[in-house]
Amino acid sequence: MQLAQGPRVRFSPFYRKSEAAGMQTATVYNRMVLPLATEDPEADYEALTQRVALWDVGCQRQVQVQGPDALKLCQYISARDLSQLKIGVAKYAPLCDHQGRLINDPVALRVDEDTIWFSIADSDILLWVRAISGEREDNVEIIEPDVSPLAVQGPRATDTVAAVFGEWVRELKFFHFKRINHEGIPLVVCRSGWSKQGGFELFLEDGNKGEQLWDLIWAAGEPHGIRVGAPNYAERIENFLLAWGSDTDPDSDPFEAAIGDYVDLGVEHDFVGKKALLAKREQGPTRELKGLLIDGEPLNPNPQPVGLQNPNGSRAGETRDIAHSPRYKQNLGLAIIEVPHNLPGTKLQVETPNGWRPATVTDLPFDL
Ligand code: THG
Repeated sequence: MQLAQGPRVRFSPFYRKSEAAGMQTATVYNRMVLPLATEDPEADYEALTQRVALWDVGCQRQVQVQGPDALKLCQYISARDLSQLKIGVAKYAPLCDHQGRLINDPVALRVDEDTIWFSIADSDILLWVRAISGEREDNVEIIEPDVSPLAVQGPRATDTVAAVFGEWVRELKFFHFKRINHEGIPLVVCRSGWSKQGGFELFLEDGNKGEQLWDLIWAAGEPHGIRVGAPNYAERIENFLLAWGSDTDPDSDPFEAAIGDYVDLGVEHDFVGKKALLAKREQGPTRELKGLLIDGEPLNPNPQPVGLQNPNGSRAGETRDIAHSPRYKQNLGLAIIEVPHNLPGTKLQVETPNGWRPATVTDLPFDL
């Protein structure tokens, strides 16, 4: 079967360029096509870690909250303290429901005094924020604006982006951003991105200018060996960046998902899930997202979750994403592991198409 295309599945302003440059497999994210890999995933990884890669991540949609109550509402919705959110500095901001379940893990950007974007992962936050603000009768307008991120990632990303926008981008700190207009293209240039190779996200504010922006970056990147790419399974597992919905299930909380460091429970103000999160922290987790080192031959990436058991055959949890790591030359996995099997060094077994394989539990991020 092939996945059908129709009006419900959207295409980003960079889709045609990234397909023409060689993207071959894709998934759907926020009801938009997210390209994933070319025919040569090893070359994808190499360009990202050695040179520079250009990713169509237009599916990282923005939920824009605008109006006099924007900051107040965003503070109430986020489990991270956003009271000090400054124009020009982004923050990773987990969102929870009233029971403390993690419902998304966006990046929050205050683009001007009264305007905040949540740059969301793959769940319907537009509905959620509209519902919460409707109940509160906040003075805000909430829309999904015409804003599509394009990511430039890798050790040569700075040289590439500086060649287009100027030397000032070299001074931009991690998670800092600037809103500019470049040759008639409105965009936000932010030092961020879903890899640990360094780089930028260019939040294009006019979908009609997507191919123009792509071509500018591509031309500037050519001397640096630019290649089309996408959020990379192996690299993001090696360096552990959370993929909401892949590494979490509908009941995961931020502590279980290993992003508890981004939850601020000491704040004065109330926020959605605060009470439940305080209780959860008190009780301690019953399961946790952990790393796995899996023995044997390279495993195929992006499998469906499979069972985990301890050597006497009792259930210990379930795997999430798995990839063979080019850097560590072994199979790495992420798994939701039930207490007490979650302790680093615990020996478990993973189900594979050809039988159970030994695996060892590790902390996240991996420390190999
Ligand atoms: N960029 C933007 N939007 C996004 C993502 C992104 N939306 C979907 C998804 N990714 C959201 N998830 C994450 C997960 C991790 C990070 C960003 C978004 C991230 N974390 C850094 C880290 O863990 O080192 C820094 C966190 C911090 O210090 O605040 O970058 O990638 N626009």
